[in-house]
Amino acid sequence: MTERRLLLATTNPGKIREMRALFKGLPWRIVGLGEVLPGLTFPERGRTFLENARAKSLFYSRKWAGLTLAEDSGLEVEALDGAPGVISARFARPRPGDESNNRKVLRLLAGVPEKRRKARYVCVIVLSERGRVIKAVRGEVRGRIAVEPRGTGGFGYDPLFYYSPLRKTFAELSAEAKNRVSHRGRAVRMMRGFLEKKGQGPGR
Ligand code: ITT
Repeated sequence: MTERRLLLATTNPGKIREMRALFKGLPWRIVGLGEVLPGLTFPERGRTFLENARAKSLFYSRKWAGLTLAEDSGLEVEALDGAPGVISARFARPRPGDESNNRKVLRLLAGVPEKRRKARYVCVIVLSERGRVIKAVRGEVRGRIAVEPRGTGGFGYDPLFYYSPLRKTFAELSAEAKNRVSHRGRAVRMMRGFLEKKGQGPGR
């Protein structure tokens, strides 16, 4: 029987790590872009997480014969009118990176009091096959932007994302604790249920 493989179309190592853990146990081997389509990049131009995740998923699913999952995610800060939003990965121009992106958020929020530092993470995941969307899901988690970075776990804006039910930033949580409550964890659990049913069908 041929092994079933599912393409996780992301170049972000933080996402790959979290999604591999969240999809564990499914009857597919999860492969990354580097393994099966190295060097192929997709330029994100959409105005919403859904537009980007959909376009990314369809793009890669046309180059790959099996199931393709792509996700678009980011941080929305209320006092910044939803920025950085879909440009979360590239916020601090001209040198975006986790640290410079975080510094820019802190600079823009300097002097803003705690109750006006509300933020949320959003994650949209789209599953496609051969140029056709099969399912899209969206997960969110609410928090607020801390006044200084705390913790070393996770990636991206996690040292700034304070989650009050646990009284910690996401970077202070274990990988398991973050996945239990995060936008990505919530979205993946919805997608998992669907894939589990699909996985009981005939192999490809
Ligand atoms: P791919 O497009 O290859 O998947 P990317 O990092 O460019 O990778 P996005 O355009 O979806 O992906 O950008 C997501 C950014 O949002 C990410 O780089 C972080 O800055 C931020 N982000 C999303 N989820 C996060 C999380 O769980 N923790 C911290 N930051 C997160």
